[in-house]
Amino acid sequence: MTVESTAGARKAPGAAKKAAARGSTKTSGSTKTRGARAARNAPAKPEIVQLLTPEGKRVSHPEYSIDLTSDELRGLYRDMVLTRRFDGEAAALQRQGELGLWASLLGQEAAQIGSGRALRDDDYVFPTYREHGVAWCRGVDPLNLCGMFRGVNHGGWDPNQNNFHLYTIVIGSQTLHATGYAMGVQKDGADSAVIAYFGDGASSQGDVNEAFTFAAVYNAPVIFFCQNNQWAISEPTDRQTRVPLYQRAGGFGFPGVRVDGNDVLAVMAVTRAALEHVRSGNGPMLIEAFTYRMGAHTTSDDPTRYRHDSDLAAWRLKDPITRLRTHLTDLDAADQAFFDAVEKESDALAKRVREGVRSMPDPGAMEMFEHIYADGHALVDEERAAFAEYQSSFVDSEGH
Ligand SMILES: Cc1ncc(C[n+]2csc(CCOP(=O)(O)OP(=O)(O)O)c2C)c(N)n1
Ligand SMILES: [Mg+2]
Repeated sequence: MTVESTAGARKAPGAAKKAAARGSTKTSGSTKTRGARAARNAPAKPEIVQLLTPEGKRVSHPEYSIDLTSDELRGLYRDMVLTRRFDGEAAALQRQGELGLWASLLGQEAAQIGSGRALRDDDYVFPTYREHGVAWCRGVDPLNLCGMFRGVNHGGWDPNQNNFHLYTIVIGSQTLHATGYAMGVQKDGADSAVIAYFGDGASSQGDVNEAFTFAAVYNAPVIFFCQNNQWAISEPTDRQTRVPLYQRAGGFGFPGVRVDGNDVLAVMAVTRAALEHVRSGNGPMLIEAFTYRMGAHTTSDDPTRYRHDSDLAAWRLKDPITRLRTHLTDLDAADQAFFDAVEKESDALAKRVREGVRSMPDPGAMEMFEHIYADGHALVDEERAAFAEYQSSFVDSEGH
């Protein structure tokens, strides 16, 4: 939608009121002209890429296809089940006072595993705070994610170990970091890709729109992966945009595509194609994974105050894990023994996470001064010394 049409739409009621006050019924432009203008500016009907229906039936798409072995399909199922189990365990640990906060990915497993498993090791990921499934695909230990939410480490992991940047809470800012990184990759002459995850709410941030502009004009090899989970805390998507989000890309001069975010096969197919696109020097791409946040925004939120249970019930029928399980069964690619084994493995993972979190040591108070500047900084030295002195004021005469 253009600025002109938005302004026109907003002005109309006020203009009519003023005209009525003047005792005139004349308004600017005929109904026919206004109708034609509205039609010209209306967003195109949204299209969505799907390879597995909500009932788990395999369908084809004219542009996107995928051919996975039974082994690969089972792998995606395992990833989604283990991620969901870890996520549930972390949420429970928060409720037990073991974590300060948790942002659940419940319902978004296919969007994250489908895209995460499409990446190469040398690609670089810039996540928000909810990408536990992508972290899993990159090989980041779930305990590191928990350490961050427990507040016992300053960030949680070494980003360069798995090419998975630290979680970013400042909404949308990681899209700029990703774009800058992608511009660097381009200057190095490498064919690695960069992917930035963000949410529907983040799409309204200036940072995201600036990142789109920079990435477009510099032809940066970056995928903007928007998980449209329908909510930004308690704000619905229709408070963020008048057009389907993927169509925003067109205005910046690069392609956008909407994929069924609860269909792991479609997400993988679309992400693979987008990776190919950005690696080949064609500039950025926007993927909108259309999904739903089944849980609360975080453990500090109560979604019953702003959304209807009926929405949840409708989305439950589109569950990404059930969908793939049906497909695996239809193909005869997995039997009960396989599903039981994954269940058992997820129990073991939950136990490891539970025990690991409970036994995490508290960091030394002085550790907060580490890892700030690579080569140190006079101001940090000063603050460290002042804090050390303050700490020592608590030591009693016996040295405790
Ligand atoms: C710059 C900034 N503004 C506001 C916030 C507070 N905040 C945290 S999460 C959030 C909503 C984000 O929604 P969305 O981008 O859709 O991501 P989702 O949480 O749904 O995955 C807001 C406004 C913040 N962290 N950073
Ligand atoms: Mg959202």
